[in-house]
Amino acid sequence: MKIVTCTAPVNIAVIKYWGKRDEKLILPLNDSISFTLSQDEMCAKTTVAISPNFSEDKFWLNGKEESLENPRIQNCLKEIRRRASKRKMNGFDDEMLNWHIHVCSANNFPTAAGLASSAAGYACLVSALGSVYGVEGDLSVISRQGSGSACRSIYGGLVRWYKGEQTDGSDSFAKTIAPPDHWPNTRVIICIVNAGRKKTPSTEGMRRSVATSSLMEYRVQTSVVNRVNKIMQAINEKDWSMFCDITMADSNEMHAVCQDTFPPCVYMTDTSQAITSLVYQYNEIKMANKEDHHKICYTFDAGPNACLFVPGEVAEEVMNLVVTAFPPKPTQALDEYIRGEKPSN
Ligand code: 2P0
Repeated sequence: MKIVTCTAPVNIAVIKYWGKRDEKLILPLNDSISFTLSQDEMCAKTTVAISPNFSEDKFWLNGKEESLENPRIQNCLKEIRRRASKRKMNGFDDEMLNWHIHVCSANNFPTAAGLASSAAGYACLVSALGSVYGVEGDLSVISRQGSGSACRSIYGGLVRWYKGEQTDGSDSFAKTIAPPDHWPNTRVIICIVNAGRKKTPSTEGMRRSVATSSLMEYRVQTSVVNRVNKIMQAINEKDWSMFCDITMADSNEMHAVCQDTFPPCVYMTDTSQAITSLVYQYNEIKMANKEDHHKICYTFDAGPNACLFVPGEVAEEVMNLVVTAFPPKPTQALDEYIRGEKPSN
């Protein structure tokens, strides 16, 4: 029996991946750029075991048994096994390719709430499979075939996923463009507006945007290309203020494309919009005080939850502001107490 456990962190895109040029190979229409969070924060943990004694393949996700027959998982598994059989390294025995597999995966944050759970999940699965089958080298191309954004979670720091030009996807991979300590003091504040599953899954939302949004065409051909160049410059020059502005602009454009989709994909709520207003207001005051380095920015994935990037010096101040502006809802018990009802336990 061979058994391996891996963890993989969530990544948060600052230039969004929204739209594919190839659905099967999961090839994007544009380059995207993300921050990979540190391992000990939001992450997926996966254990993969192969054994001649297993009588069937099995898969558990967050404690619930699911089917391993999912085509995306099968694509990753097939590709890992193909590479393993070609390399036959690290004492790998061909017989092991025929053993059944057990996979157990869990996230320490809400699944499918627009918090990049599939990114961490597939990056983790592919890393664990890679270790079990002794596959080395770049795994981003394989994890991309599980979930596009997963290729970015293979690497740490600031990561760019190159869309690539080839039809076989061989040049659509991810690469670190700046190490994790590039902006060492950066903190990420995740504001959970709603932890439930999103109404339109990203894959379906993207498909619909590509088919119906004319703004999407402009994004892919012009605006996102310019923004990628500009944010690369901001990263290279460590221009935090410019980085923040571009991050917010790209989030805004992705959600504008979603609104321009028919029927529209509406991910942000009134609370999400109110968070953006708070960020603008905060930045205006910081700018007036000539504290450009204390600028903060937001970005929203395919859900209502905000990710705020903030300099460490102001992280506590921003947290206090958010909690003051959006006090957590009273718990059921407190609610009942205030209304003078008997607690329901
Ligand atoms: C991103 N998102 O760049 C963007 C921003 C959501 C909004 O990547 O179809 O789950 O599995 O490739 O990777 C979510 O898309 O979609 C995503 P598939 P995925 O992070």
